Amino acid sequence: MENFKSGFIAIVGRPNAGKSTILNRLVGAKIAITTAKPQTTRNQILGILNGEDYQMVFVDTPGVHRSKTRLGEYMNRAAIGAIDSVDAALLMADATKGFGPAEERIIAELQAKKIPAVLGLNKIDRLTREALLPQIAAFSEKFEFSAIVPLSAKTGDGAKILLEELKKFLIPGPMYYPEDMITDKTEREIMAEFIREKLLSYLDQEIPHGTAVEIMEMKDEKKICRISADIVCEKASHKSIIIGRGGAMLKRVGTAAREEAEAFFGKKIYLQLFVKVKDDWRNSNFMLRNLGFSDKE
Ligand SMILES: Nc1nc2c(ncn2[C@@H]2O[C@H](COP(=O)(O)OP(=O)(O)OP(=O)(O)O)[C@@H](O)[C@H]2O)c(=O)[nH]1
Ligand SMILES: [Mg+2]
Repeated sequence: MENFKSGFIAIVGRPNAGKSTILNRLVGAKIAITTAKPQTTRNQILGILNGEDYQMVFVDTPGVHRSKTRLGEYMNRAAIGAIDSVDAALLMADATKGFGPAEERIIAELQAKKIPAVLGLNKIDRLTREALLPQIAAFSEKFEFSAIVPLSAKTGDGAKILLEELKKFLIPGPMYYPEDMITDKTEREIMAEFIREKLLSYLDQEIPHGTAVEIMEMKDEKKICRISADIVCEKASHKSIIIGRGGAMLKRVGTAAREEAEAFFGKKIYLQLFVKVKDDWRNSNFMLRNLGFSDKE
């Protein structure tokens, strides 16, 4: 098509800033899980938005944080590394928190790679106007953003303005992905993430951060899809908490994940969950590779 434009835009920021929430809103589907806990996203996730005469490819990334495990290091690389391969970036910042070390590190990277960026000052639904203005001033001192857009990824306030600003980054180019594709994640990967979202939502503190989900079987039958998944955790004591008294916790996780998946896939689902212990898997290269956390060479 003549005048067709496209581009890759990385969504970066500290954990919990609202990166995945804005990705879902921009794409118009829940392709990335979101929770109140930091470090929800562990891997890059592509989200594709098709307009009449453009295609915008977003790269959602893990929050940039101080890592204590090999998994954490991998996540930081996935976030900072995304900046290498895009045309522009959307820096999502939590306006209730302000500027910090994560933002500083990201901005240094944007500067080094000469990547233009829009700042999304998020969560304005929790802020007064008076509190917002000094934030805008503080951020604009640190980097020459193409635009600063106060918004609420949660309510959608400001999202249209953000999209208009992001469109300015697009350049004449091809349609990189087919029109009906909204993400690069497979159904198995999306399903595993739905389960992990519920673990993060219902379990406390370090336990869910030490879990991973592996889909062992996903079989599409006429009326139903049969899925069985392993929940990997780090300790026997964690396993019993994940299962819960009389299996109550596992049931709660399973029911919520199943409902989420049925809405997404538009199909009845039969879901079976198993809990396995793998000592310190977050520091095991072998386990990380097995679970799909490996750097592409
Ligand atoms: N009040 C309010 N909450 C928001 C807004 N945007 C996101 N949140 C909440 O903030 C939390 C984190 O959102 P996510 O989208 O998972 O954040 P993230 O940046 O992807 O986090 P990581 O994947 O951990 O790096 C969730 O509980 C969201 O519901 C917003 O505009 N307003
Ligand atoms: Mg996220």
